[in-house]
Amino acid sequence: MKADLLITNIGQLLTMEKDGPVKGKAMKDLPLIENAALAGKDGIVEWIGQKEETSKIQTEHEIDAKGNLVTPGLVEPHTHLVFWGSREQEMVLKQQGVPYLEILKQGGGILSTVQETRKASFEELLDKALFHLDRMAMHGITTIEAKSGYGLERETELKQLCVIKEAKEKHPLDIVSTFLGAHAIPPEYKDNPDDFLAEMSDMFSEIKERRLADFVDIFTETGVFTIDQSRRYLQKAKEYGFDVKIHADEIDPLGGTELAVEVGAVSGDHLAVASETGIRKLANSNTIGVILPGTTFYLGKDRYAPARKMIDEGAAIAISTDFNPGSSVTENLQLIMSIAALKLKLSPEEIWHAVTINAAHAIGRGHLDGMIAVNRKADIVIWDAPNYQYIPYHYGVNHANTVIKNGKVIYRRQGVG
Ligand code: IZC
Ligand code: ZN
Repeated sequence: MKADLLITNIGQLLTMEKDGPVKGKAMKDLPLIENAALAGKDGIVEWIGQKEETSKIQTEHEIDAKGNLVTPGLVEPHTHLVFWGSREQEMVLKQQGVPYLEILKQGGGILSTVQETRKASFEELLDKALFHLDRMAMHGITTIEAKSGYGLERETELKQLCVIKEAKEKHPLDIVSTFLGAHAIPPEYKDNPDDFLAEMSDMFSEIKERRLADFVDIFTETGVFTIDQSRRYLQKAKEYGFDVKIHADEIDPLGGTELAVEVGAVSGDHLAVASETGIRKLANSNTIGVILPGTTFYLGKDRYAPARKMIDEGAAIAISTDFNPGSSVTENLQLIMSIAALKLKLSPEEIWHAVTINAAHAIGRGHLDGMIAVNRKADIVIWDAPNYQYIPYHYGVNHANTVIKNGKVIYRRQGVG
């Protein structure tokens, strides 16, 4: 067999090859092959076997995994990738105990990023997005979801969505696009949020026709959008053929988790303060809980999402960085895997489901991403780690050694000097 990719001497190969999304107790069963090897051609995995069997493979592109861990490329299911500026000045306010929603109410937070993003050019936003995408790729991520939401007006929301579309063309990572025009109430609509939502939903048909987004999302939160407003807005989005997502129960428990299930959202995201009823409904639904524990950490809160309970009751869970300039400023999903272990009390087996197969399903790409299998895309990471438990354990640094996207090496760790 001729191959243009051969990875030999794999200590542990996590294939994640199983039907998904993976719910509840099934998140403990990790499909793993010891002492493995794999081969691919033209970007597709063609053979998976034991490391002793590679003599039948002819190739000039052999990579020795040196007995280390090999997994599918990580899937990052929730980012606010496209924005201008930064909000380091808010750190002092946070230290003084000013809550995130109070900063927003005073015109800061999301709204300060909106001001900057409105002023930025398409090229500036694109360059910055590509920079953050590179950093994600260097950390082992091969597919991401990216949201708009820092325009809150037609022109800038379209500018952001077009940046995402252009980034898809220019960057090796796969990107799923989400329209988050309903991310905050802009000052010009302070007293009539329904009119603002009408302006945003008036964009649905154009966004659909121009294929600028796969999902529609809304921030359901105190001082932002109510449950009723969110329900109406998302139902309208579904009428235009969009799948939907919700920023639900991030800070105040409004019943966003229940709403995510009610409207059949592909994912309910955050769920930090989900109610008992919400957890039960989520567990009995096809909605995936996308948990963002880095945000809880970064906002300095103690109450982490009840992800342990969600899985114990039978829900499917994914985890994400929530990469954004305000509430979670990191591209490093490996760090979030550590926080998930320490604060959400998830096991390493559950965590690997949450960053591969379940994350892929949470962005409608379960048929494409999140597993290593014959006839699937070769999106693969070789780690500087002896086993899968090691990544959440050794925290805060980058363990990615080699990142392969569509069969091509896009990142290789360089030594010093
Ligand atoms: O810019 O603060 N929660 N949206 C909802 C965010 C956090 C992003 C931000
Ligand atoms: Zn978010």
